[in-house]
Amino acid sequence: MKTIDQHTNPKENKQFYQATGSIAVIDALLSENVDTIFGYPGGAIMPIYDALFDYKDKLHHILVRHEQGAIHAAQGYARVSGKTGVVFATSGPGATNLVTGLADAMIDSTPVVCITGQVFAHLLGTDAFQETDIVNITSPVTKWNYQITDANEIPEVLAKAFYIAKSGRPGPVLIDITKNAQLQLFDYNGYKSCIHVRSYRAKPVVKPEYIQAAADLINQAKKPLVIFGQGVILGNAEKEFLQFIEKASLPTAWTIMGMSAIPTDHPLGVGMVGMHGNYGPNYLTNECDVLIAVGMRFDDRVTGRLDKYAKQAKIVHLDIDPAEVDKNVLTTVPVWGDCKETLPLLTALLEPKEHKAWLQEFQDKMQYEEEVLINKERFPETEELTMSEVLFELNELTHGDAVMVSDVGQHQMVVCRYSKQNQTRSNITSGGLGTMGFALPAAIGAKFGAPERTVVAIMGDGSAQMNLQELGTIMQFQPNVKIIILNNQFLGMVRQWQELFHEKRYSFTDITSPDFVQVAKGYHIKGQKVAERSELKKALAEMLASNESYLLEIMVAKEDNVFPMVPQGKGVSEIVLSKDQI
Ligand SMILES: Cc1ncc(C[n+]2csc(CCOP(=O)(O)OP(=O)(O)O)c2C)c(N)n1
Repeated sequence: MKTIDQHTNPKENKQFYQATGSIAVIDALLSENVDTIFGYPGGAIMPIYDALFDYKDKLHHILVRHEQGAIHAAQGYARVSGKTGVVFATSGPGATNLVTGLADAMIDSTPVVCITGQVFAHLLGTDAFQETDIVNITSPVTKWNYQITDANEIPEVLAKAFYIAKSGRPGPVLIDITKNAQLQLFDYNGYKSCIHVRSYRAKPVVKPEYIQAAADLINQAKKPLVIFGQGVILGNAEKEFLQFIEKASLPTAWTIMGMSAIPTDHPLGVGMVGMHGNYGPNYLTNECDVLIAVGMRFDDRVTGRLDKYAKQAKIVHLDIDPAEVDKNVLTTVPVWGDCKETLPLLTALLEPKEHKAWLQEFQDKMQYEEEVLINKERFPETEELTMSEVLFELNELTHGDAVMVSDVGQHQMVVCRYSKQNQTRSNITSGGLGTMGFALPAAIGAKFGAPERTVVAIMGDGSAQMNLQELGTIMQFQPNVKIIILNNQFLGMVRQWQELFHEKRYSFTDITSPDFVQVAKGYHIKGQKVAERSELKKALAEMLASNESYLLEIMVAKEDNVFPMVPQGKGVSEIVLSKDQI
């Protein structure tokens, strides 16, 4: 296989030069400033891997242990860095192993470009070895997908892929390339990045009259409440958002996906909304007079029962995706557009306000939550360790500067409720799909995306066993990832529901685990196990001080529950703080 440099150089004043499809793929990645690829080779993508061999120094390829690990790693990379994650996988099982990650990236708006190998074009439709119709399989879980059977299409299609993945509301794109197209020599006249696609409008047109109408509503509001989602982070609009909330002293709550766009201890921050969010913002959603939603999509975990959600409020919804506006909650004023553009326009029209009494209501509710719940979580009287106290100890040691990558379950809710986060892009979790097995590979990707930051993966004993093989990736590529397994010997979140809503019938939620420290040892990763309160702080400090990856297994109470909770089918103001209130 020849390399780009061995071919006639495009800069030599020639209109085109001969290249293989695979070389064109590599050139596209280099032109898009890709530095890291997460992938796994196989027969149908071998020509691309062969081309990659000559570019190992420019394109850092991380060989994961499972394609699901590749896409979650690419998601973690994208979420911390703001860049597009790139994945390589082979046809058939390689490609189908990406499906969960694609669905996850789709619902959490994560820019990822997956390149899959496909069987030779002449074999398509013959049930050839490792043939699968990945384009049809992934249609509902990709922002765009496409199959290339002729190398001539590669430059333009890949340029479109990168543009579509990153622009507007980001999402995953999958490009399937048949083996003949990878091998095909064609007249290549260089890579041109894409800035426009016919029939695709990345951003809606901003309507000044709606900005004015939104400002009027906010200016008149006595009890405004802002709820923001990941749109603020995806739009790189953290600064503009702070200026917006600070100008009119707007009480501001975040969704799980928005968390960290403002520091978690910001004076206007009133906490997290959602099923296990804070008491005040959930409860007072049903008392605000104007609800300003910024870059969030009114997910059912946030709204609870819709016919009991903010019925008294006028709704202003800022979103880049017009399909989100009026989807779940009817809007009084829609503000379509990129919030990086719309927020400053809106801020300019706001009257400075203080909203002291209204902010005090949130503080009172927070104080109540502290008294009846959080203080007990902070200083537990139980003999067994609790998940929450681990988070409080960790905050002390990280000072809120770490990237927290959580898996799915009770521990995830505890991380999002209690971790202190000072910097944006610090809360990496599977919000929309709730994919167990996300955290370990996502943390690996996050470390490659933000090498200067401390990255802590927090998993339950169930979640940890879903992609545990990625310890092999850590062993080989040595990202310095801190791994905490909060082991309650249960699939805790499901057990909690069984306890609360299924008369404690624990149907297949008790789960046994290997000795995680021994498993880590097998991968040459240091670690220790902790079960005593007296050992916790020291163990966490040792983990953080280690200059390599480290696994800490922490034995926690078996049957602890996460509260507050908006029980399923209830409205947000029916949030409960303990099991007796259900
Ligand atoms: C892939 C996948 N399968 C099943 C579930 C359903 N589920 C949600 S939380 C949970 C339990 C998670 O257990 P564990 O990782 O031990 O965390 P804990 O709740 O105990 O903190 C399960 C099974 C899921 N979210 N994802």
